Amino acid sequence: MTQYKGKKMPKRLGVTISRQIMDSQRLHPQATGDLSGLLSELIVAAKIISAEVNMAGLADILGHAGKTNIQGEIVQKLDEFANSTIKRRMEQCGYVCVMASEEEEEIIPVLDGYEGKYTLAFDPLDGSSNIDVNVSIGTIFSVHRKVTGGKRGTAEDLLQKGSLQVAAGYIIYGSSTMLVYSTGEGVHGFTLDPSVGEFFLSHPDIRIPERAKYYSVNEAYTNYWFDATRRYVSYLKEIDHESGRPYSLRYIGSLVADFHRNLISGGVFLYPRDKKNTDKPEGKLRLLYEAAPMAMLVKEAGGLALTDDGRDILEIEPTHLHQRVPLIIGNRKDVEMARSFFAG
Ligand code: AHM
Ligand code: MG
Repeated sequence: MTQYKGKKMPKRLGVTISRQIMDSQRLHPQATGDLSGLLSELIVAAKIISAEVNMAGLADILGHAGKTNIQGEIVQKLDEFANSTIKRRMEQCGYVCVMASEEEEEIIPVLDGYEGKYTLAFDPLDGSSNIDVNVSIGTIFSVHRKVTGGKRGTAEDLLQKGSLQVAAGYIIYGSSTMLVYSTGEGVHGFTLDPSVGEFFLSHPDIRIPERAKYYSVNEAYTNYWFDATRRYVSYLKEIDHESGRPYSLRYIGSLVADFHRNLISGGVFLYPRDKKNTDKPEGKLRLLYEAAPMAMLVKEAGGLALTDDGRDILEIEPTHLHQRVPLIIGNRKDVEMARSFFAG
């Protein structure tokens, strides 16, 4: 038996994601099954997006991309496809009352009569600039409980801090498609077996290695960095035989892929503020769709996520949907260490 926060969960071979979700629901006798339902709908969306992503390289060969398809519809770009797939799937599933997508300016209502008790914030296809070159990309999601009265969900329901998430996760479309998620009982990874169309438990109870191997940052921006960032990255590159430093640099430019590698192999990722984008004083990444869900996962895996001024990402109260936030995320020791560099 595996222990999650003192509760016992059976560990079996060939566990499907649906089985895992149901097992986890059983640990909460008061559960209505709505969260399980929500996750199941998301999984279907993930499979549809995964199939489309895998076909992306063939689109030109088959004469589809950017052209009119046989039904006379314009074939969508992949990020738009991912966005509408999740929207359509969730707006009438009955488990969600309102959504927000990185691709859309405003909140996304659900269909009348289908209002559920959860909210969903998602980045439908993160790292989409990598699509054309076959680099791993991903979908990120974050779920909160509705907090306002009435049936309709509002922006207020979405603007909740990360520590109140009831579930978070991502799907990585890479050499294989994986879904990694947490409902607050550890972090679990599932790999899609395309031959049967099912996600199987491949990485139960993931713990981020305490000792890092990698650091991930866009080092081309060095000249735009503030001094603290420079000093912190120099620290990561220092030779230290006890810690195994210098770490190796790995940067894909696709948060899901960079985060996934560091979660499994050990590492720290940072996207700090810099002087490059004066229109983005808080860095590039979004609190609701990127930083907060990854912060929940890393915390559940034993790591930590802070801003570059030492605030806990999970404790930030969002003020607007597309809020950006500087992010340092990874193994606890190196992220804690960042505090001393960014404090002064
Ligand atoms: P996107 O949401 O527009 O795809 O941008 C987010 C992506 C992240 O996946 C990645 O970490 C970052 O942008 C890379 O940015 P940069 O090219 O500035 O290093
Ligand atoms: Mg994104």
